[in-house]
Amino acid sequence: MNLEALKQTISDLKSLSKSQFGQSTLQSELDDLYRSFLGKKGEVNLLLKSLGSMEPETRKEAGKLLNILKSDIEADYLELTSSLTKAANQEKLAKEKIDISLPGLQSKKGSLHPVSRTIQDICSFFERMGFDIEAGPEAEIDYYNFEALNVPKDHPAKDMHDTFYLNNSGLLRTHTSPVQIRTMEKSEAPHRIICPGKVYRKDSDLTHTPMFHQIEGLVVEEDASFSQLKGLLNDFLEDFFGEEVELRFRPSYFPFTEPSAEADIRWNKNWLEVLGCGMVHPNVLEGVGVDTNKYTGFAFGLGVERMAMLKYDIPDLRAFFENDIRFLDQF
Ligand code: 2U9
Repeated sequence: MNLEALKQTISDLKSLSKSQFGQSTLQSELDDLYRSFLGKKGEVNLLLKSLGSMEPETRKEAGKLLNILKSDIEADYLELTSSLTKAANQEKLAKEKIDISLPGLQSKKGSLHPVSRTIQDICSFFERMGFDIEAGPEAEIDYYNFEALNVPKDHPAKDMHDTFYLNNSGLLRTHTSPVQIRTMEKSEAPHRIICPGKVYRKDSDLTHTPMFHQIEGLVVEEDASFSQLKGLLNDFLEDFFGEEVELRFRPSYFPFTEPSAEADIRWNKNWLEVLGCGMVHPNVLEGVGVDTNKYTGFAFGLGVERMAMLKYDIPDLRAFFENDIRFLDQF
């Protein structure tokens, strides 16, 4: 091929590629065209191969022209590729446009479980009264749950029917009292502590669940007295219910307190039992090395679910354990 003929071929190829590139609307079409012009077996490469048979004079010029053609086609390809990508992106963006005037999706907010809230309320009162909050293990041994609390070896609470026993001499605590024993063992009197936590009893009916929450308080001081106990509980109950309460003590019996009492409040003309209490039995104090010539103690215990039911007027204990969002939402 002579130079003139080559120039013609180049010019034809140039307009052919321009028109073919111009007509393609898909990236795959552009890629196919690119290969047909600039690929290994493409038109331009075939022409480059034919250079060998040309006169040396014209070969140089022809090579230059072919390289210009090559970069022209390449530039067209790149330009069209980029505008196709742009158009595709714009189309995608238009489809994905967010309508900010639509109402948002609302997810349900969590709130404190009424049992947690009641524990917080009660502990907050006793913290203001100078009590420290203490916690301890839920899996206990007989000594801390019964023996150190002056519970006789044959007491019915120790029965297999009342207490959950674990594999080797372990048990699930039936009250939070072991926490007070452990606290008195590890630190010196005086003590003012409040112990919230889960406790376990083999009990399951409309008004009992095998796990429930308790809060127990203990004061060991030089002149802790029964009247101080009654005054403190009166203040606590008024803080908790947010109104004046009428409080009555009834004699009762617990192995770990002497004297013992159950406290009732007047509730719509009826007397309603809310907690138990008493002066800590000297056997209990001596067992943990408290000098009973110097110190006396009082203690009290209450069931959290029961207190929450009274305060929030919840009729059914089971509501606490069902995790129904419609129930929980109300607190
Ligand atoms: C120590 C000494 C004494 C804790 C006490 C009660 C009375 C009591 C019940 C209330 C309802 C348990 O949840 S309930 O079933 N508790 O009546 N608890 S005195 O006395 C103690 C605790 C620890 C060292």
